[in-house]
Amino acid sequence: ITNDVEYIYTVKTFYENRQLVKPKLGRGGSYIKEGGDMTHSTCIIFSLIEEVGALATALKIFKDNNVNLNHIESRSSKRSPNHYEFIVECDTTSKGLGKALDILHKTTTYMQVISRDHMDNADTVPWFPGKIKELDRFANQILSYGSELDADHPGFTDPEYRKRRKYFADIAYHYRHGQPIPRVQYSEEEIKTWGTVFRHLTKLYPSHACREHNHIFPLMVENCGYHEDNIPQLEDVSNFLKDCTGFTLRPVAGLLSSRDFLAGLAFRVFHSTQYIRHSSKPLYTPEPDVCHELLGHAPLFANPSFARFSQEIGLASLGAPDDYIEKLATCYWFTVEFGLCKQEGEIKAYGAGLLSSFGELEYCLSDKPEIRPFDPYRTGEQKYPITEYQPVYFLADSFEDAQRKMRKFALSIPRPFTVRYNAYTQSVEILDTK
Ligand code: HBI
Ligand code: FE
Repeated sequence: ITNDVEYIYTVKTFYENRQLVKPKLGRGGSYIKEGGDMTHSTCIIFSLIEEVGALATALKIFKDNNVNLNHIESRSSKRSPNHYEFIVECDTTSKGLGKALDILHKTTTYMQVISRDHMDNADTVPWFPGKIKELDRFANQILSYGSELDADHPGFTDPEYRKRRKYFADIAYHYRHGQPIPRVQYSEEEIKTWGTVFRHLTKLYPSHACREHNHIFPLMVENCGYHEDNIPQLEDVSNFLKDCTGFTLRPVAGLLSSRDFLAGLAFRVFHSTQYIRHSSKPLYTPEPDVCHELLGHAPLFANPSFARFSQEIGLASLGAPDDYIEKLATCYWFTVEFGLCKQEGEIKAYGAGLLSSFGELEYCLSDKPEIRPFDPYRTGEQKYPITEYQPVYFLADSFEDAQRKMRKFALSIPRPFTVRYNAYTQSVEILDTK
């Protein structure tokens, strides 16, 4: 392939020739099918430094993994001089495709999956909210409503507790974007539970929590009513976060699907529970509660770098195929929930699941668990238990570094568009330029 093919096609015209139009979005949660062609091909673009044999090396990766190529084109790169760009259409039905793309991504200077046609859902994009107000649609898409407890839940046989949970679930269910979050009068028993959790955790924070958490925590004591005798109001915490980074809290009636939950982050909205765990087991909860949200999550959302990182995961998730939502949810798990980071030669915790668990916060910094570097490609594949301490944690160099890695990973998600957040209008812009 020589330079004289330079260049009839830009990526865009390449696609115009293939009649790709603006992504058609399904309605809430559903998928729309479009006619499209039925060639089941995955289109990628990658660039290589101009040197003899570079392309042959890249093509060998496809050959070694038994991936059939339907089409290939080249041009010299406008992105960087001395680089060549290749547009390659691979047969999506080739079994080795995933592995080939993994290897290719490590070999190339730039790589992006432009589109992926599936046998079953050619040219479809799952619906996602375009405006912050559209998060209201999630309110009635709850996987398990807050008052339905499993048989092994500590509050299962306590009718008072279940009534209380219903009360909180109803607040969230009726909440709409733009309203203040209703203030709640917590009972003495609830405040006592909070106090126990608060006392235990605040003992460990100076030595175990990351610098950002320790920096912000006193500000929340000062501004949001964080105190062992007081459960802060979501509304006050939300307003504080809004001042710091534009993040806001939104009450949620139960567990959301990963897709919906991650979509909130794209708008810097964090779906937060408002109830507290059962008083019989103050240091245990099988699900997120107000201690987890306010002690674990909230402080870090006040940090600009962490806020950007979290939003990056959210933006990557919009319109992504189900298998990529799974990978992003796993990355979320090993960062926002259970992340460790390097600070002044020491390892510290920044994940909310750690910062809200007295036992696991000590355990995660002991010599028992395994620690691996954060890399979305690998981290996104890691299996994990949800009811025990994690056997493996992932270590980030910094939130900035983690964000860069997430952004790079997002380019490997097959979507026929890119997204950009418009903070003025609190909406997502869809760029059709790939
Ligand atoms: N839903 N309400 C709520 N709270 C969460 O923390 C939450 C969720 N759904 C999914 C989820 N967390 C994560 O485990 C990932 O799947 C994103
Ligand atoms: Fe959480």
